[in-house]
Amino acid sequence: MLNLVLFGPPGAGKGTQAAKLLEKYQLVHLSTGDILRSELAAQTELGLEAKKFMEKGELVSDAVVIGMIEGKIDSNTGAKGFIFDGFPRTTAQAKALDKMLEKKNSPITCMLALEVEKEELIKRLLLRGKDSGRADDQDQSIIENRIKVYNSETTPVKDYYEAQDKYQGIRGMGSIEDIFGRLCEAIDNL
Ligand code: B4P
Repeated sequence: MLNLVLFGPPGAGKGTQAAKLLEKYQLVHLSTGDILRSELAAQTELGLEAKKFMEKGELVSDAVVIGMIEGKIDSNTGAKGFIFDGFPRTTAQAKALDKMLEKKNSPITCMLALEVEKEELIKRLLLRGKDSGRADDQDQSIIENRIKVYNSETTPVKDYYEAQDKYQGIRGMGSIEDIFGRLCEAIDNL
C-alpha cells in the first residue's frame, strides 16, 4: 500500500494537489478539513462542535479528529492506499495514525511537505475566500492565527516523521502543474 501524508501550512496547496494525486495513483483521499466541513453543512453535533474551533482558526480536538479518521480507514477496506490531507496536525494524531495503520500492517510510506512562503499563503487564502464562502478564508486575522497554530502545534509533526526517515520537503511555490510534477517525481522515486 502507498500511504502518503500531504503536509504543509494552510494554503500550501494540499487539497489542490491531493485531488490530482489520487486520480493518478488511485488512492483514497482523506481530508479532515473536508470531512469537518461536510459535518458542518449537515449540521451534525460533531460539525457544530467543530465550527467553534474552525471559525477561530484553532484546531478541533484530537479525540474528535482521530475518531473520524479511524472510521474512514475502516470503511475503505479495499483501498490501494490513502492520501492523508490536513491530518495528522499534532504529534498525538500522528501517533494515533501509526497505531491504526499498524493494525492493518501498512504503515505511512512517506510525508510530502509543501513549502510555501507566508505572504503567498495569505494571498492564496484571501483569494479563495472571495469566491468559496469559507468564513475562515475571508478574514486576514483568522488566516494569520491558522498559520500561527500551524507553527506552534503542527510543525512538530515534521520532526516525528523525520525521526522515522519518512520526511521529504517539496517546493510548493510556482504553478500547480510544476508542483504536481515535483510531487510525482518524489513518489515515483520512493
Ligand atoms: P483544511 O481544510 O485542512 O484547510 P487548509 O489548511 O486551509 O488547506 P487546504 O488544503 O484547504 O487549502 P490548499 O492549501 O489546497 O483545514 C480547515 C480547518 O479545519 C483548520 O483550520 C482546523 O480548524 C480544522 N481541521 C482540519 N483538519 C484538522 C485536524 N487534523 N486536526 C484538528 N483540526 C483540523 O489551497 C488553498 C488555496 O490556494 C486554494 O484556493 C487553491 O486553489 C490555491 N492554490 C493551491 N496551489 C496553488 C498554486 N500553486 N498557486 C496559486 N494558488 C494555489
